[in-house]
Amino acid sequence: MNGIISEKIVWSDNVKNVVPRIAAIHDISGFGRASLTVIIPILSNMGIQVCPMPTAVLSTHTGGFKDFEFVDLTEHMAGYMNHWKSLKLTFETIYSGFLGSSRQIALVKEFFDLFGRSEQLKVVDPVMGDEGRLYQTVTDSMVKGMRGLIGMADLITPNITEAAFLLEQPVPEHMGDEDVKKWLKTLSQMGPKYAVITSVPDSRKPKMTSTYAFNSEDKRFWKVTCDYIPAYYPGTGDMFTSVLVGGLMTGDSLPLALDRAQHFVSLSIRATFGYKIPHRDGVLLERVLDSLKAPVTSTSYELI
Ligand code: PXL
Repeated sequence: MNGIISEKIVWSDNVKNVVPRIAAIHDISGFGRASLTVIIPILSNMGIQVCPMPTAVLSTHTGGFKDFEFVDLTEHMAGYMNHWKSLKLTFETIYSGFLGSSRQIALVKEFFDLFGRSEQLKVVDPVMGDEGRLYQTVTDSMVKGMRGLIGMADLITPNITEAAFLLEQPVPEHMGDEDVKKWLKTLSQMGPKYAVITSVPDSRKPKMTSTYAFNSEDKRFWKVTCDYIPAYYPGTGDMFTSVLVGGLMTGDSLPLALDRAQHFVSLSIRATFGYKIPHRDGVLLERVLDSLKAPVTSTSYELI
């Protein structure tokens, strides 16, 4: 055939995609560098094919903007995933994040059932809030539903606020290692093999913030600590989880991926903080994206 080797492609559940593929179930917010507008460039840059299934279209993210346009895509999600199923698409990873309604939580569960297979990483970032508060569109029933959804995941990545809501605990001002370890264990008992908690203010080092991970298979806890920068930028949680997942999909160990993700977020905040740009515009991702291509030359993770 015109010099092109013709090979019959046999599709089966065991097909490994030539370029690793991820289904990304998140909203797309047109302005503010959050959700799919940061997830797609980060994962693409790390050599992963991102297939977005948008949960909602917003004019901006909800952190710091009012009167945003919000188009809920719940009604379209079943048709969207059924079309993908009819094409026999397979995904090495499924990654869900911001969800626009309670019903979408059930639809993500359906997605896991429809496309779930062995050797797959199912990631739930229970995007619900930050800085001690829930986001404007997140209701109590969504928090309840999220407790069920994390039971289907292999990896979850709540920040400290989201972890507190998942565990029905007050949001602490700071935490020590032993308390974080207890929370991680309880979260992993809810289902996921790997539990991560981000943005934990350290009780002994007030100018530092830490991210922790627990692997319930080998019972090891990991911690990466960074300087605390007194500024909150929406979207950094999505960036963190994207780099973590990209690292795991391309061969990083859990602590190395954790280290890579934490330092990338820290770098992007530092690249932004010196400018007087409104925080709600997000971090200057475009300025630091290429650093993801660089090999890791130092790490700071600790086994705790
Ligand atoms: O980055 C998390 C996120 C995702 N999607 C929307 C958001 C936020 C955080 O504010 O508002 C719509």
